[in-house]
Parts: sequence; C-alpha cells; structure tokens
Amino acid sequence: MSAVIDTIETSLVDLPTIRPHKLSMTTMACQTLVIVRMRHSDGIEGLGEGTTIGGLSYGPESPESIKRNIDTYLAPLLIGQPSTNLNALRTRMHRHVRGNAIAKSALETALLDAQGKRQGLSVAELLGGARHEHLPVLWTLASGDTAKDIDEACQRLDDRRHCDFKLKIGANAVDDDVRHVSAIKAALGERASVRVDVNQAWDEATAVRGIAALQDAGIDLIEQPIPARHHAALIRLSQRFQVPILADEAVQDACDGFALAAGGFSGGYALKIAKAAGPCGAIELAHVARAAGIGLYGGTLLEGTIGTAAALHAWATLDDLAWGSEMFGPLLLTDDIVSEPLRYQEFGVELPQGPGLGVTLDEDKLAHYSRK
Ligand code: MUC
Ligand code: MG
Repeated sequence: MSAVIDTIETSLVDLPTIRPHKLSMTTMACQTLVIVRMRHSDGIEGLGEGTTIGGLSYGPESPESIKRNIDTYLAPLLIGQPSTNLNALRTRMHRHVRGNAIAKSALETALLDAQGKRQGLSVAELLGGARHEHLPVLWTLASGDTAKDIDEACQRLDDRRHCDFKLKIGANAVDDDVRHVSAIKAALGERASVRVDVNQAWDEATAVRGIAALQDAGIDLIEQPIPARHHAALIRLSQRFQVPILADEAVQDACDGFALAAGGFSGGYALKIAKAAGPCGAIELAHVARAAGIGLYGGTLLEGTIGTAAALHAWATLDDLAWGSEMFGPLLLTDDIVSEPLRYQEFGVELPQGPGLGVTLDEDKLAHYSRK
C-alpha cells in the first residue's frame, strides 16, 4: 500500500542573530523559525520551515499564527492523505485555506523533502533537475551604522564570502539614508555591487527624489521603494529611472507577476518560497517572469538552513538568476539546528547534496532552541 501522512508536528525555534539587523519596519535580535516534522506511514520524515521577519511587522503571518494555523487547519487536511501526490495536496490546501502562504510553504517543503527521501532524489531533481550546483549569495548590511557596515563589507570581500551587498534603508530621513548608502558605495567602489531595499517605506514623491540620488551614487538596484499594493506607481518608477527597480513585497506569486508585467513593469522580481506558498509557486512566478523578459532574484525571509535549502533547490532549477540570490539567512544566526551547515564559499553557496533537502536535524540543538 502506498504511504499516507501520519503526523505533523510543529515547533517554534528562537535563534539569536549575530548582530542587530535593522530594517525599515523592525530591528531583529532574534529569528523565530517554525519547524515542521511530517511523518509518513512508510517511516519517512519530511522537514519543512516557515519563517517571517519581526513578528507581524513584515507581513500578515506571525510565527505563532504559522504554527497555530498549521496545527488547527492545515495539518488536519493533510493527515491520512496519500503522501506522494504533491499536486493534489497543494490543491487541497489552497481550496480549503485562504492566504497563509508561509504556513503552506513549510508544509510543501516537508512533502518535497519526504518524497525526495522516498525516491532517493534531491528536491531539485524532483523539480526537474538542478541547472546550477553553486549559487551566488549577497550579504545584507543592516547594522544601522555606516562605519560598521563598511567594515563588515570589507571583511566579507576579503574572505571571498560575498561581493554583492544590500543595504536596508527607509527607517531614516531620505537624505540621511542617501548619505549612508553613498558613503558605503564610495568606500567599496568597483569591488562590490551595492543595492538598497526600502521595504515599502517611501511614497512615490519621496521615491523619485531618493532614487535619483541613489542612481547618481552608483547604486545598482532599488528594491521595493513604495508600498506593496501601489502597482501603478511601481510601474511608473520602473519606467522613469535607468537604475532597475526590484519588486519584492509587490510580487507575491505568479498572478502579481503577470499583472505587473502586463502593466508595463520593467524591473526585476524577487522570488521567495514564503510569498508563493512554497517552491512550486515560486517557480510558477519564475516562468511568468521569463515569458515577460523580467530578471529574477532568489529572495529570502531570513529562513534558517531548512527553509534556505528548500529555496536553493528551487532556484537551482532556474535558467538564470539575473540578480543572484540573498540566501544567507543561516549566516545571520549564531547557531543552527541541523548537523551539517550549508557550505558558503567563493561568493556563494553550494547546493546541498543527498536525497530530499539534503539536511539532517540536530535533535539536541532543536530541543535546546525550541520554545517550551
Ligand atoms: C526583504 O525584504 O528582502 C531579505 C534580506 C534581508 O536582510 O531581509 C530580507 C527581507
Ligand atoms: Mg525585500
């Protein structure tokens, strides 16, 4: 008889960050991962992760809501169902639960991990096969202090760990942000690509002023300058400036990607498994982008190793990531709950090998960091 889903267990795992991580809407000192352990009747366990940033300050799901909504609504839909028909299970989740993309992503990841382990295939192989074994990874400078950010960037360049940097701005007055970013770009010069993420903090008029100054300072990419739902204004900004605009919060899934492209958007799209309810939805968005000639970026919600590995398997199947990726989440945390960390080297990360996600839980660490 073919396997069915037996149990789904969730835990909240709190891991401190290596330094405060300052975004326009919150400053993080700790990251909370929601870890899913999905056990199947054939003895296989699939691992998944659903993670957001700053409680409810980044988006409409919190770690607590992700856990509660899996436990109360999503797990009962899956338990007892055949384990191997991912498409049927995705349809079931989408038909009975609206929204909750991060919770769904954690479950889809656990299904993919289990199916890969069952078949002796990596998640990338299940998704059609890896086109890349090494993916470029940038680093986010977000200490909130210009001199510290420059030091941090120089260290990362010297270690050959990262050569692209994203600066989190939008919490301060636009002129102060422009001074901060320009000083970092001037210090790094041609050694590094410098981009900014405004995380929706500006209105259109402020964005016009800020982007003009950042373009003059040599910044390569402007991420989500204005609120997510202001699609028409984002399209106008993308057409107004030479420096490309990256849509992040504005493009959750393939529907948003289609609407923006059809409206004349000419920038790039940040893919995130958390936005698109899992690796499959993120790949659907990638296909829309490719059809529209829009460049892609492998995005993160600062997941730990399990969520990061899931995204890496998806990004590895794509033809091209024009803007690289930011899959550095585990490096921002002081510890890990897997036994083998991801291998970051030569300005990127190696795709994990082995069946499923290619990661193994460290049970002691998981117990130590799990919220009681
Ligand atoms: C975001 O909005 O892009 C990605 C990197 C980082 O530092 O924050 C995230 C979220
Ligand atoms: Mg962003």
